[in-house]
Amino acid sequence: MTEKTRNIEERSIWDDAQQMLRKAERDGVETAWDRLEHQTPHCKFGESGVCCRICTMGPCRISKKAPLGVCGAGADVIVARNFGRFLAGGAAGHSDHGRDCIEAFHAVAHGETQDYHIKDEKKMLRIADELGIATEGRELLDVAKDLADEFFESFGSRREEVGFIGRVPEKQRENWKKLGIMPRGVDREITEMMHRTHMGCDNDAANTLLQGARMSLGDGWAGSMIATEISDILFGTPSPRKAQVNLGVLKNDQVNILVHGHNPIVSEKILEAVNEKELIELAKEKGATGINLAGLCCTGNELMMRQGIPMAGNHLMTELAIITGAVELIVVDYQCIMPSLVQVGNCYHTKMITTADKARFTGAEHVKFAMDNGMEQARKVVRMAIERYTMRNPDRVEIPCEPVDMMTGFSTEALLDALGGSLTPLIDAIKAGKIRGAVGIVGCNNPKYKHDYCNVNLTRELIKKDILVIVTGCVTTAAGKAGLLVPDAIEQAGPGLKEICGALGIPPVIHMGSCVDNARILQLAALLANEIGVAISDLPLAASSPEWYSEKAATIGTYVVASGIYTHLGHPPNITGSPIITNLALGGLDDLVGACFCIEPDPFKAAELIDERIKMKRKGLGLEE
Ligand code: SF4
Ligand code: MSK
Repeated sequence: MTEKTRNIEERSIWDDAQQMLRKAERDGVETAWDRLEHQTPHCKFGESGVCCRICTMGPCRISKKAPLGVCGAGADVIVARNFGRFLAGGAAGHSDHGRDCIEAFHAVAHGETQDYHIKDEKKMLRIADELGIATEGRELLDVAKDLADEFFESFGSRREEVGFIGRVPEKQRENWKKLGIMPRGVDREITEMMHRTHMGCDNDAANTLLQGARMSLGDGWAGSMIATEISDILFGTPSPRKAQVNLGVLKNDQVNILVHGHNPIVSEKILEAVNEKELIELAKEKGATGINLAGLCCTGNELMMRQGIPMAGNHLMTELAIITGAVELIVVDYQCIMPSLVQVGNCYHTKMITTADKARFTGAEHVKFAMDNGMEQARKVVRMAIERYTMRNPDRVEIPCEPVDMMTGFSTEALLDALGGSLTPLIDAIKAGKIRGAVGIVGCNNPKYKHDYCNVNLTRELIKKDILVIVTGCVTTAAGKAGLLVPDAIEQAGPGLKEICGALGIPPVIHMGSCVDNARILQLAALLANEIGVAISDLPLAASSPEWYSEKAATIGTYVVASGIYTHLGHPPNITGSPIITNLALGGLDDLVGACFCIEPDPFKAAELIDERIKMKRKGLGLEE
């Protein structure tokens, strides 16, 4: 965790990161690590969640001397309200992304765009069937219109359950109803959380936390799940493919464009544009040998999963990618984009382009992407990148390493295909103890940690213990750079996992996508539970977000726990000022939903904690170790 003035070797485990941090020092560029040092030590009231700014009788902060705010709220209520609003931010982020996907799909269904199309018709019809929409003998676009409306309904306030609730094992659905945490509508639960946390509403900390669980379940089983399913329908369901990762994917002699954010709606069009002959010719006229597109963070994950586009880096690599001096343009949609990228870009020749009205950055150029102009805008942006190439100063370019190979593209469908079409081989391997369990390692980077140290070491430790690891989000880049996302990585796995993955030709660490794609992990867990005839909470599963930072990561953790999966976090959210919320999160929830959080900054100790939990769950199912 945070130390004062860490040297470069202590900031990141990666050579490419360290080399760029040295270049940043030489070039006089400030990074997140420097700014963290300016911000530490952090405010203890904020860190423990006991500072309230909900009304103007305050702000109030709770201490021994002043245990109640002006209105009489104590630490438990204040922490619960702050955490409830923190989770609401995460649920809103994912789910608004999901809504944008529905709007794109709606435009396709109604013939309002020539730029987007239905790519996976089979998947669309399968989901329509699943959600009770008639498909027999109907025009594809008529089915699509009804499906778009059905998806919109999951955001509304007139239902008792969101549409995909049928995927949840029955035992759990009943439990959610009993507890009053069945998500009714994505927007409804977020709005209700904002209402409850207004001054003078929900003044029972545990009750507020339960609404946090309901709202987060709405994100996982609706907002995020819809985002994933529509992205597959519009851009193709991912299948296994090769890709490459780290800053070495940037090219010295090509126009480099980075796409960053989360939603593939913009980046898929940019990908089409960079492959257009006329634009490649233009790049050559300007002296480049071609145009190179690479991803960052979750937009990178989306493009890599479906198209094999290389990944330049995760959250803490975004500034460092620009510091190579080799990036002409960074094109962003939304979420997890550091405002500092504009200033870092200004230190070089890198231009930042924003594309969504809801995510504009002062100093960046805005090129608005809409349903009816996606391709035209993509071409415009690529032309801007080509122009920018002429401004590159070769003396300031330093691309630090060779790229590392990785395998990607494991949608739930692709994983089932790899298993021969059914979950039976996986269930047999779990029963035989060859695969002792599975853990989803998800989420971010946080400069409070040595970059990717926990992400990589936890992954390595778990596969040694014959635990299959699934990665999404920024952990993917960490696992990929560590050489864990290739079939050869079975050499680092325990004997059982090595045997099974070796026979299937898959890596012991499976990449399932971006942060919204954690919905794929939920779906897979539900399929397994339904197949065995148990609840998700009975399975030998766990989740972890070792280096998390964002509201979205907290919401993911909460819907994963509420869905019955034990979840490790490297550090707690800002809740430690409330004994009620802390005790519920770290234990009490187990009695209610069959899972809880655990906190452990050391990845080796975290692996032991997760292993213990998996042993316990195996024992509960009567499985031998
Ligand atoms: Fe203070 Fe209560 Fe207002 Fe919060 S809601 S700022 S604790 S008076
Ligand atoms: S981008 S939420 S840093 S995973 Fe999805 Fe990465 Fe975490 Fe953002």
